[in-house]
Amino acid sequence: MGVCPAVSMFFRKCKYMILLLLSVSILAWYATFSGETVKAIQGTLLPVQTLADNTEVLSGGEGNSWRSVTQVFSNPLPDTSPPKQSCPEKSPLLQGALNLTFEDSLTLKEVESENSGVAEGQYQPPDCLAQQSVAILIPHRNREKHLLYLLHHLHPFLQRQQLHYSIYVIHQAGEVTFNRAKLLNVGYLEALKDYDWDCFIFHDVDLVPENDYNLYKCDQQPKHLVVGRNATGYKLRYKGYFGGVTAMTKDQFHKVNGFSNTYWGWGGEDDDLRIRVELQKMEIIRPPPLIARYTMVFHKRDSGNEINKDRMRLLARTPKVWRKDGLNTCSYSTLSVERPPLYINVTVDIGEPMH
Ligand code: UD2
Ligand code: MN
Repeated sequence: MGVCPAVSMFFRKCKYMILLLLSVSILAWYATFSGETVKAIQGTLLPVQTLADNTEVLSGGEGNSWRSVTQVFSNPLPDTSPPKQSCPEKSPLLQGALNLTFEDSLTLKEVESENSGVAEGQYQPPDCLAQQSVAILIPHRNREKHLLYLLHHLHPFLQRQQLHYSIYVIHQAGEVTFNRAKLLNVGYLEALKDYDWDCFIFHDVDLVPENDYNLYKCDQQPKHLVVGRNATGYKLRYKGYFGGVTAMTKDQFHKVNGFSNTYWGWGGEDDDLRIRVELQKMEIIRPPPLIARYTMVFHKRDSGNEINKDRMRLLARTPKVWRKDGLNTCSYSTLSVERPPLYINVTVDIGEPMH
């Protein structure tokens, strides 16, 4: 055996090693002489960092260029759309005092086509995250025309305030005496089955807000939104008046055990809620009188909602009984929950007064 066979043996055994060494040197050569390519990559990366630091650009339409640049490097990306920004503290869409109309010829179809962004009574601002999620609760029976006027004005009003909201109409079934307060308790309990709302607005069907600076948002304290109405010369009816339209957070309302269930017929239930609020050492706040103005659509006293002669006696016992009369004792049976385009219609049997 000579030297030659030994060398050829060496090459055969080490051919893989040699191949590897060759590839490494090609890569090293490439890395040294392709400086231009590296610079080009860095050039594309740079705008990504700049954009990420500049939230204004990211939130605007320019966000797309940020997306297309990153897609070059990581493919495929899941959802790369930039997260929605919070809606501003003050909506840019507000108009102030409004010119309200109450056309006799108005139809539900018209109101529906004016509010195509609303689905099953619910709306979200399209381009920002609402500051609060608000359930509007409207007690109702036999006031279809008032409901139509209210929907007509309230939907655009709430949309200009950039709120995430749903409108619930709580409809009392049957002919027995009306009970506004109990219907509102039902509305609160039923709405919470759909979504964990931050804020609840308890809203008469016949009151239309005149100024969209009157924000349908909740505050640190319970808020009374009706300082004045057309019918009463836009004056507060009396100190402590808490009727018409009020706003309470989920926790504030829970803390007072909601409304009393025992006020059948007209009157007293709003004063009862004020007593509950005061017992919890909360303080009722109101927007400025020039803003908290409403038009009440004219109506007579409804049949089935006669004046409640027992209301003074009931009010006197509120401090003693509020813990055992309210959300925790509100028994009812839901007959139906319908979801037409503009509101959620909860029809409910709330029983009748005990004699
Ligand atoms: C006042 C209060 C109201 C309530 C009531 C006494 C204002 C602006 N409003 O309203 O909040 O405290 O006195 O209970 O001060 N409803 C029906 N169908 C009926 C009866 C009543 O849908 O058959 C509903 C409807 O939402 C109406 C609300 O209950 O707006 C209050 O009843 P009202 O309008 O007859 O009482 P009003 O205007 O004196
Ligand atoms: Mn009324």
